[in-house]
Amino acid sequence: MNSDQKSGREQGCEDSLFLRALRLEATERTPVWLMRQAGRYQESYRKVREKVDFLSLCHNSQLAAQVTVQAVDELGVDAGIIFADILLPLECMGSGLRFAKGDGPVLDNPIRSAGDVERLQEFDVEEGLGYVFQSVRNFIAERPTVPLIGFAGAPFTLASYLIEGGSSRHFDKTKAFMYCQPEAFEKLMVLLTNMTIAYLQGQKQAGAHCLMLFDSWVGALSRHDFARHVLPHSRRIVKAVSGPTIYFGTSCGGMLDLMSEAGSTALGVDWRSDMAAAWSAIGHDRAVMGNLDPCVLLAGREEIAAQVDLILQQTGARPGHIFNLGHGILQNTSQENVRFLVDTVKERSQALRGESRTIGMKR
Ligand code: 1CP
Repeated sequence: MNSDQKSGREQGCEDSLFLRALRLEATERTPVWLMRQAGRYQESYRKVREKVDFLSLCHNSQLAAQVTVQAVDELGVDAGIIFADILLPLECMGSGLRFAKGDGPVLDNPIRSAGDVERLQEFDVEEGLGYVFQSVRNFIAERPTVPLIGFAGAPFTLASYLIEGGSSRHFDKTKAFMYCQPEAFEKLMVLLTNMTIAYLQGQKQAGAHCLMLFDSWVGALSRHDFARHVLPHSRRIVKAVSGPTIYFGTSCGGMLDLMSEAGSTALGVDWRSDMAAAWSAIGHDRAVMGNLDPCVLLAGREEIAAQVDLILQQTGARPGHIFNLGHGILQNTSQENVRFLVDTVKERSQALRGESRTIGMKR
C-alpha cells in the first residue's frame, strides 16, 4: 500500500467499528447508534425546527446534514443516519404527502383502486430526490470518518402509507387491497421496488456506507403472506444495491428466519424477541442490530444499565452485534438518558470483551 492509499483509508471509515461489525469482524467493543437519534427529544433539533417545518428541513440539504452531524456529535454514536424520511419518495409520486399538526403523515391521494396505481407518477430519482443525495455528500464532507447510513422505506411499508392514507393500526385497507386486488397490489410493489432500488443506489453513489431498508410494519403480516407478497421484492432490492445492508422490521419475531432470506448483511431485531434466540433464528452468518425497548430510556440509570447488560450477555460478545433500540427514540425521552445509554454500551461491552479474554486465558 503506498502512502496515498494509506492516508485515504485512514481518513475513511472502512475500519470503523460499525462497518467491521457488519463484516462480522471482532471489535474491541460493540458499536452503537440509535434509530431517530436526530429528532424532537434533542434541544438542538427543536431549535432548528422552530424555524422550518419538517418537510422543508428534509428538503434543505445543508440543514439536513447539520442535524445529522448534531446527533452524531452530541451522542458520540458510531454511525450517522442521513436526516430524511421514508415517505419523501411518495411526494414525488403524486401522493399529496403532508405532515398534519399533531405529527401524523397524511397522504391526500390514497390508493384505493387499480386505477389509482396506474396514476402514480414514475420519476427520476436525481430530479426528485437529488437533495437527499446532496445531504449525504454534505455529511461526508463534514464528518469523513463517521460511517453514514442511507435508507429507504421497504415496498410493503410504503404501500401501507399509500393505501391507508397515513399511519395505521391494523393495516386492514392494505391487507384487503392485497387480498382482493392481488394484481394491482403486485404492480404497486414492483413500482415501489424499482423506485427504491434507484433511490438507494443514488445514496450509495453519493457516498453512503451502508443502506438500511425500513419495513417497519411488515410484522403485521403472516409468514405466508410475507413470503408470498413481500419477500421477493425485498430480496430484489438487497441484491440490486449490494454492499452492506440492514433490513429492519418491528413485531417480526415470528419471521426473522424468512426476513433473513432477503439476503441483507444485518437484520434489525426489536425488544419483543430475545436477542440470543433471534440471532439463532436469523443465522450467525449475519449481523444483528438491536434490541432495547425505547421505553427503557424513560426509566432511571440503573434500569437502563441492567437492560444493556442483559442484551450484551445475550449476544455474548459474538462479532456482528450492533447495539440499537428496537424502534426509534420517543419524543419524551431525556437526552441525558440517551447519552448515558451510549456511554454505558461502550463501557460495558468493552469490559465484557476484557472479561471473556481473561476467562479464556485462565482456561
Ligand atoms: O420534526 C418532527 O417532529 C418530525 C418527526 C420525524 C422525524 C425526526 C418524522 C416524521 N421523521 C423523522 C426523521 C426520520 N424518519 C429519520 C431520520 C432521523 C434519524 O433517524 O435520526 C428516519 C430514519 C425516519 C424513518 C421513518 N419515517 C420510518 C421508519 C422508521 C420507524 O420509525 O419505523 C417511518 C415509519 C417514518 C414515517 C414517519 N415520519 C414521521 C412520522 C411522524 C412518521 C409516521 C410514523 C407512524 O406511522 O407511526
